[in-house]
Amino acid sequence: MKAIYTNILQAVSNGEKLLAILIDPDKFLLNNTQNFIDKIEKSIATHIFIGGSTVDDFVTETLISEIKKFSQLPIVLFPGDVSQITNQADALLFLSLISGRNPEYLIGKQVKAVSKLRQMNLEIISTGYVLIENGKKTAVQRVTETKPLSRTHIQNIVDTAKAGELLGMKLIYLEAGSGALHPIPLDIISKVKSELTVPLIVGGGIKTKEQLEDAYNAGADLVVIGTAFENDESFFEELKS
Ligand code: 1GP
Repeated sequence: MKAIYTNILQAVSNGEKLLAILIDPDKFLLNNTQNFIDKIEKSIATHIFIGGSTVDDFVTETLISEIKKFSQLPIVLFPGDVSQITNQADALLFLSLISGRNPEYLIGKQVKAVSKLRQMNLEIISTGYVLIENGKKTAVQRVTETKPLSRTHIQNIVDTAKAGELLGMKLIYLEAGSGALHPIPLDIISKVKSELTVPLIVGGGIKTKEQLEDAYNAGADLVVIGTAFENDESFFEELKS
């Protein structure tokens, strides 16, 4: 499967909305895989994202091979570190944290990943990752030692996202942070979307169907939800296909 980005573009051009369920290997119980994947398969989810800020070595590949026994959905790595990159997945969001000014997360980790990527046949999707403040310090902020963009300086957020696109990034990801108190404000989503030609991913703190629909209506093409399912799998009931 090497057509994940093409399929995203196709879906966006057809006006479809996409939903990725984020699984953090560090927080996931391997013996719950079949049950959890069964719920994903019956929901409106279109993608499975795998990643976390801190994950032990080899846990990611074990989890993905287990998921693949039960799911045909595209599995996309959303790695917090080079160690989480594995050929078991279908694609990799090759992230650069363009909201931050830590060179390690702008280009350093990416350089370190190349010797690994050379041995693999993952589809690599260049992604501009934009962290926006949400009211509490998130793991991304702590691990990357970067400051999120202020939610009140909307033009700066729009310009950052657009700079990512102009640098050739294929996706822009507006991130409030996992478990964020507040999702990305809708006016930020719509202003960013109005300037982009590449698909827009939105994630962090989305816990209800209404928040999901609001994000779509504001312009998100793909929404990522993790914590809401970790906390309560019955949320899948609301998102049945
Ligand atoms: C985090 O955007 C994702 O990177 C998902 O966030 O866990 O809050 O859904 P939640």
